[in-house]
Amino acid sequence: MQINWYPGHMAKAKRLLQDQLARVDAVIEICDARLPYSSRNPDLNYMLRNKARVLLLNKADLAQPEITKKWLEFFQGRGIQCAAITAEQNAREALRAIERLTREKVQKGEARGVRRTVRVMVVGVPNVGKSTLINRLHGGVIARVGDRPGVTRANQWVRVGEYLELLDTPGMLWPRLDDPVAARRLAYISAIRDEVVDTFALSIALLEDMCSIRPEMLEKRYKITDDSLRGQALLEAVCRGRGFLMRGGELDLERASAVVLDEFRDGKLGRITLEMPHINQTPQPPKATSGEKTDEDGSN
Ligand SMILES: Nc1nc2c(ncn2[C@@H]2O[C@H](COP(=O)(O)OP(=O)(O)OP(=O)(O)O)[C@@H](O)[C@H]2O)c(=O)[nH]1
Ligand SMILES: [Mg+2]
Repeated sequence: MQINWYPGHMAKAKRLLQDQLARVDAVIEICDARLPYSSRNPDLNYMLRNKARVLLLNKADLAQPEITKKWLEFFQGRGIQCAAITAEQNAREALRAIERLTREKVQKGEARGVRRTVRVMVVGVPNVGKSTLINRLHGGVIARVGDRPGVTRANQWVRVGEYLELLDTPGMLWPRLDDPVAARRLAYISAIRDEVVDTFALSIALLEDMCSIRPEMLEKRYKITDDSLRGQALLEAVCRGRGFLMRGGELDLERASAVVLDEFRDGKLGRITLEMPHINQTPQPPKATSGEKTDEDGSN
């Protein structure tokens, strides 16, 4: 499935990011714990090369803990500070990560008798939970959130405590979209708008992925016991398992397709991580676009 999508606001977001980088002390990069490879923006490695930064694997509640642990070891082994978080539930781990990240700056200021506000920018592809984390750290709803991409349209500074300000940014998505497997997975997690993808084909691809990674999920939720099923036959099995029939007994494939995507996104199928570290599940790592190395992002 080829997804050709490059909306203007992404290009604008990249320019804004570059402008803002000079003005912040540190950067929090958020990715989705279910897709720690595909939901990272490959340009960031290069753009953030001189910045204090931490990578947070959010929505850890939806991922398999043992694989999240492997991903953290993988990133740490490449010298990347990282932590797994569930921003919707608490911000403790994220706060600790921010403290570690900014400690040196704060201590330097204190040694000179000044305590200035530390500014941290939060970046990541759409829908990974940037605004959710900021709300959680702020202690109330200050940034708009929603389970679709492009909710945050502009940069927004949010004060969190006396000496900390966070910058919420619009989700950025480029050029992982050159990689059709990564693009498809980004559509699973609503980092790409449903309006620009064939959701029927997407739900079948998702069922196929789940069938090869965690077939027991499909058995439990949809009563699918034959893990050799592929293509539309999987969607048909969902219809039978859940009784999605139209008048006359015809299978309601459209309904099954929508339900599969919704239930996966809501975590109703259970925890699943769609990518393993080191194992290259994408056909080709995306080309480096800014002369940067991409070997730290799990694509090798
Ligand atoms: N299960 C789960 N859902 C989460 C978590 N964090 C955020 N979400 C949900 O993910 C969706 C997207 O959250 P946002 O905070 O709007 O994401 P964003 O990165 O700011 O998105 P854009 O502004 O569109 O780039 C919302 O429905 C949140 O409720 C989490 O830790 N676990
Ligand atoms: Mg947002």
